[in-house]
Amino acid sequence: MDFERAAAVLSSAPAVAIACHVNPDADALGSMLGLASVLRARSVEVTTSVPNDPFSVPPWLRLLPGGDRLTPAREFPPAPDVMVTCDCASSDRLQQLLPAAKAARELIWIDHHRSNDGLGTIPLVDPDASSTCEMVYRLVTVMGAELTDDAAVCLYAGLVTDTGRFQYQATTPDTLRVAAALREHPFDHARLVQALYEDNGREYLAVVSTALERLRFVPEADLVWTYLTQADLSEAGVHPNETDDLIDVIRTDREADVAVLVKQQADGAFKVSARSRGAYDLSVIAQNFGGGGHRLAAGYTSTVGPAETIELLVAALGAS
Ligand SMILES: [Mn+2]
Repeated sequence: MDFERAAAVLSSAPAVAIACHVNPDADALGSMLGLASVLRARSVEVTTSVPNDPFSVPPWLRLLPGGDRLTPAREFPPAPDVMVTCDCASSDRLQQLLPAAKAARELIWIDHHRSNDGLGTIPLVDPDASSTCEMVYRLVTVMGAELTDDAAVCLYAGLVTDTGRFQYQATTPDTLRVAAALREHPFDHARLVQALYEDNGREYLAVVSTALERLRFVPEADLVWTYLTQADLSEAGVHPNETDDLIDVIRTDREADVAVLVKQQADGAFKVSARSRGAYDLSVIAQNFGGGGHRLAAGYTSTVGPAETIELLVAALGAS
């Protein structure tokens, strides 16, 4: 991996455009805003953007410094001299910002998804890294740049969420050392984690109840699953992105290795989120369905209904 080359490019660039993936999570936004803060402290002109159209951001973004300075995607530089992408497993995750990435002279692609097929003149892809935020921390260290207090809170947000609050396999001693270094900076981590994990509306909790009532088991595949339709979400007044953490409830089922949530999107297609306790490499299976992710956490989009989606998945698990 070329951290030195990326550091050299970022250290000499007067302007840097940074993008993260569509429907950004805390790792995507945190890594982008963390790097932006470090570069701005060095008087670099920084543009940050998310590809979502219409432009929408999660409510906890208000706690990440710089979150109020995002540029709408249509105003993003069309051909940046230096561009960075954060947490994008594949180029299509950039959606309307992809042409800018293709036109950039230098493209630093920072990511930790095993299924990565991203672009980049300087690809920094480490599937063993806990998070893109941990990789940005390493990059800032290689740059010899000062880690700002604002960057610390941004990077900490991604570190906490992508490690499942320091529970997942990718949480190494190094991850914890990075977390400790970030916590040396003054920020209210308890308030941050509350905003990330304890900020559900009653409408969302009602949707959780619907999903749990429908829980089904496929013993021969060691799999538990449930689904939500667009009607479930729109009747409750819940945005599909608000249900991103619901899979973490499903996966607590002790009887199953694989947990799956099938969730209908606004365009009618079904987003499939899958988690394994260790028996399967889900990144490979998700890739075969046109998606991607990590070994134990992956996802893809299905154009058939929930029951048929699970049938196809069960067949793929059996063949893997
Ligand atoms: Mn990530």
